[in-house]
Amino acid sequence: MSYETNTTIDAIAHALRGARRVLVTTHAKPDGDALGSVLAVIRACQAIGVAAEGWVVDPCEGNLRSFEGSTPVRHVNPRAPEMPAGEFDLAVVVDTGAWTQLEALAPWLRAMHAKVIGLDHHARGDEVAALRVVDASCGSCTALLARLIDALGVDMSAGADARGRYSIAEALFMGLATDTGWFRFPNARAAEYGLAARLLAAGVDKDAMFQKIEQSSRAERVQLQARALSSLEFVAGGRIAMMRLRAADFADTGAMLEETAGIVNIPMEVAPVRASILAVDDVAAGVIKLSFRSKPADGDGAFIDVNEVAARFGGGGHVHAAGAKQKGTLDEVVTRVRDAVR
Ligand SMILES: [Mn+2]
Repeated sequence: MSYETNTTIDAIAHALRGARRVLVTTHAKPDGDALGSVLAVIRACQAIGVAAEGWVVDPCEGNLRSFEGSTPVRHVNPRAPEMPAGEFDLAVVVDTGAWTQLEALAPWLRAMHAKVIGLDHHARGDEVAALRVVDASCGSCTALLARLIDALGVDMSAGADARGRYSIAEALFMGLATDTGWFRFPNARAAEYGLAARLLAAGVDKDAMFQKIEQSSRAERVQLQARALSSLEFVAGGRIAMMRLRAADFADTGAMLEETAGIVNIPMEVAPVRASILAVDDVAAGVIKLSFRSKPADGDGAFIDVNEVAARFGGGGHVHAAGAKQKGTLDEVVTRVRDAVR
């Protein structure tokens, strides 16, 4: 069966209303959209009187975690995953539908299959959820979830504390802003700007969020960026930028693996560059992590579909942002990728 919608948002809203206890999960190493999606669904369930808890497979950046507030999210160690205990009426999987991204909870999810609901905006996925709504036209998973919140009849400002923090709107905005590169990427279209306006009107403090998420780096992270940039090479006549980060780059700078986020975008500042690739030696996982980004169509309507490129390496994602994992040494993988994109 292909990865496409097989139910409606209204049917999912109905199922949630009928549940007593719901588990919400997302892809391992959650980004802003993944964690924002988990938080939004939990808060929406709470607003309709349904118990819900998040199960999130770490690592997860602390600046994102600071948006959890008192929303119940359990952070699972990927190396020693525990399984949810007790009865759950439903499991909701957000921002992914791929088994490769759900490995830690896969046995539990497989056993729950008939009661698993998927809400995703990725083009590719597996038969994880029996019922799913997939809309790749949404700039973030939280943009899709906004429709679910509306179908539930829940106020976007629900869950906010006295200072307006920790609302459904804040969780939705976190996913929307981060997945669209703060509304700069091509997936930020009229609908995304429209939703952003609505969420800001519901009380989201975008300046505080920007500072918390984008301007709270450690110096080690910026030093890691310098290492990545010093590895920069241009291939395919300057149309593709490639960078690599070796194990020594992490050891020397003291930066952590999750601090590579966003580095792949830096070479896109160069005019002729149409796509950028970052290869990272993930020593702990024993794989080379590949990140792909591309610019939207230029004057000639040409663009590089990095979802296709990543698929050639067993990965996937979106047309302009994708990822993959490869076995081998860093240099071997970089050579493989360079040969493929030439
Ligand atoms: Mn997403």
